[in-house]
Amino acid sequence: MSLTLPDLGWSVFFSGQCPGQGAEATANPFRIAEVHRDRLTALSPGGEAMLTCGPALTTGDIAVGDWVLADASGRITRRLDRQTEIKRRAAGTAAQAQLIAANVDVLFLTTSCNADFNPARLERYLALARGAGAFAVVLLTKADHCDDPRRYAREVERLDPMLPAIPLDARDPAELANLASWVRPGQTAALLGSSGVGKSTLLNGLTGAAAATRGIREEDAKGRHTTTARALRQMTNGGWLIDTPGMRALRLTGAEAGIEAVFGDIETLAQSCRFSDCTHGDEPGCAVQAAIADGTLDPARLDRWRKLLRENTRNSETLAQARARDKGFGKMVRGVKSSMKGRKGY
Ligand SMILES: Nc1nc2c(ncn2[C@@H]2O[C@H](COP(=O)(O)OP(=O)(O)O)[C@@H](O)[C@H]2O)c(=O)[nH]1
Ligand SMILES: [Mg+2]
Repeated sequence: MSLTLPDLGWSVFFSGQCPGQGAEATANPFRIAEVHRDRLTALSPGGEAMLTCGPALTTGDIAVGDWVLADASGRITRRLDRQTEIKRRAAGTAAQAQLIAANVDVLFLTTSCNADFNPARLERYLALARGAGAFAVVLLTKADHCDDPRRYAREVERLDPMLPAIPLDARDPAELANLASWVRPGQTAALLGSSGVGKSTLLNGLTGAAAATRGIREEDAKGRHTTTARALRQMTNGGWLIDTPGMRALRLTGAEAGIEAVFGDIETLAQSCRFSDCTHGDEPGCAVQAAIADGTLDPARLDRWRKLLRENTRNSETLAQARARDKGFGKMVRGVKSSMKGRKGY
């Protein structure tokens, strides 16, 4: 079965970037399905193709889900602007953003109706979704093992009344058929969630294939062999699912806008504080503390907001900034220690 460009997710957003004139008239659009160190696999109405990067690009500039233009020899001439970008802080010490996926329309924030359920983690996922401009849907798996799955749905509603939360048994084909309707044909979704919550089960059920576990042997950056699976996969209803290992361990970076969107209630309250630089500690006229006092704001939510902001700041700072901060922190500790000296009990 051959696919049309709209089947693959092509839209006016992308066609508008290709006026079809000049040198690019000979270049064709492809959707990136897998990114390897030295080559890419891509899908187009002509079928699957192996692409290489032209002189102006490296595979590091391209993510699963990207649209590119390539010439007749399979060389990429241009990467098209993205509708959404899913990024995280790269592993290691250098605070670098790592692009995980591009042009994701729907993010399934996946957790289970058990001890995995954690509002702080959901808020982190949600900040990422909102920051990327992707539509978020919370999946509450293992509802079949839970006496009151609606309780978890209500907790999600407390985080954001507009956020859909769907309790389900990820192994049930009928429930998956309903779930698939959140991703229209040609749209692209991705699953985000801790290990064991049912992502592979969902992926296999939604794509009707066991390919998630049927890996491809691949060499990673350190030359080790790892098993990777096809990253862009078609759902049985014509949608697309992106599955890359990068979706699993997420450290926020550059997510200010996302955090602001998720914690809009606190950000709005903060505008009514007497002091514009209020830290919502014990300042007089603090609207945030007033909301906690009258029971309209959960103090745990304020803590989670602060924590996420701190995490985002740390992950977004450069290596030089991190070093300066550590130095400053060491200085502060030494200062506190010396000021404690001589006090009773120290
Ligand atoms: N009862 C039940 N088991 C599930 C559900 N979702 C996943 N599982 C099981 O939980 C285990 C982990 O699922 P898996 O898809 O591998 O999780 P992943 O690590 O997120 O990919 C497997 O044994 C699944 O069969 C569910 O909704 N209900
Ligand atoms: Mg899995």
